[in-house]
Amino acid sequence: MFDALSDRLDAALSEVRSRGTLSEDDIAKAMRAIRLALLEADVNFQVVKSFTAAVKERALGAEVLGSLNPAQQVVKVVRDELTALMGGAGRDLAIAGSRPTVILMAGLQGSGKTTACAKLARHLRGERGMDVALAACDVYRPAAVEQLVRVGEQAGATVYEQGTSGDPVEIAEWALGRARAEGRDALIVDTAGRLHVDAELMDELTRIKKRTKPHDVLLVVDAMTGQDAVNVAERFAEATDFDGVILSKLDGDARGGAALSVKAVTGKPILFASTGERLDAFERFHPDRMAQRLLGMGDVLTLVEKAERQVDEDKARELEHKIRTQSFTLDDFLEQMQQVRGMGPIGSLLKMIPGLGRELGPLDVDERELDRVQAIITSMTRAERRDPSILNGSRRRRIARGSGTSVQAVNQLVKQFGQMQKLMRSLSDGKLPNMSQLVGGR
Ligand SMILES: Nc1nc2c(ncn2[C@@H]2O[C@H](COP(=O)(O)OP(=O)(O)O)[C@@H](O)[C@H]2O)c(=O)[nH]1
Ligand SMILES: [Mg+2]
Repeated sequence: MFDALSDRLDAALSEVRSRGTLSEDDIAKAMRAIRLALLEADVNFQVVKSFTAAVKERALGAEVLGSLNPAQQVVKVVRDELTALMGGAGRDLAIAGSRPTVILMAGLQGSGKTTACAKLARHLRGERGMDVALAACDVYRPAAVEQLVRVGEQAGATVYEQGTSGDPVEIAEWALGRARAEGRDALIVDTAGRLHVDAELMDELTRIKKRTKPHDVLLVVDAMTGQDAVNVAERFAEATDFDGVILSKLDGDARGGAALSVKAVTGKPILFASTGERLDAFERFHPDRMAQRLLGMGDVLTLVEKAERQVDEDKARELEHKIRTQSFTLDDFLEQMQQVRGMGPIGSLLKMIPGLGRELGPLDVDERELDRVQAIITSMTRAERRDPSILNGSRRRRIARGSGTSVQAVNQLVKQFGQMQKLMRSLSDGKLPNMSQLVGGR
């Protein structure tokens, strides 16, 4: 899926990738190529515009990541932004605490609702061992009920149907009653579609919603229809509330890129991707994995991930080594503190050091206190920082004056540091937790 777009993006970035350094011009050129690739894939124009603006801004001010060269940084930025565009962390179904979980399927005629009902049933059964029932509420076409019965059977789901004579709202309510009575884990309600979003369709959907109180209303959107898919989703969003999107027919590709704008335009997450007529052609939609696949550059992206981890691990290992060898000095203390401050407001510097936070309890070092600590340490000579034991009375008075603090404050810091070293010593006697896990927690 998305082969064409993937190829174009790959081409757009391949030039950038082969460079060691990048000028502003190089980045602008790559951005133009990315923009074209997205537009060609039918991604919504506004979405493309803000996407490329975001990428460009971040690429120009690229955060330097250890072992990545500027070109690789750009790839990383594109990946991150693509992930965000498609929904970031992704979202799962809202599985109810009490049975049954009710899922309502909505969408235009031919979008793939009935197929998606069976696919989802199969998925829930296989992945979660759920006992799933389907409700046949598309009563307008005789073939629709038969179709649901057929695919439902294939999926190992029970199908509740009353042929084509009943009222869809009544059938939905009746099916829910049965699902409850029979203790089913989930009920998926198949509904009728229209060729266009119209008032009648919305009204019926709203009434079924009211009666069955679904935990998730999923809109099935045909990715093959390009921009129309997004327009449909937008109009559904205006007319009725839904919770998430199933993208169908992603195997059709070509203009499938439109689907990438669904989240940006409607604000609704894509939960599943349907990629063929067979029931097993169905998967959870993971924005991060999709971005990866779209960029089709596993090698570089793996490198990006490794570099991200490496930075944290390097620091953690160094700190760990210092603690083990008891060579943690006031300079390291200062560096740690600055690093932690760079990460934003914090409660306590010492909590950074595994084991210490717990042993010392809440310290609540506030930002002002950190300023003071920093002033004191930077007022020390190098020798003093390395070995605070040489700090006699006159040195302490000098430091207090130099840092604009008091002798008490200097004393307190020296004492705290001494306690910290003592703790570190005991920690390094085998009680030291794995620092890379704690510091590099990604
Ligand atoms: N290629 C492809 N065809 C699909 C997919 N999902 C559904 N279809 C086909 O699209 C047509 C309409 O699907 P259906 O589930 O009946 O749509 P409904 O009218 O919304 O219920 C059927 O021929 C399905 O086999 C998909 O992911 N890929
Ligand atoms: Mg149908």
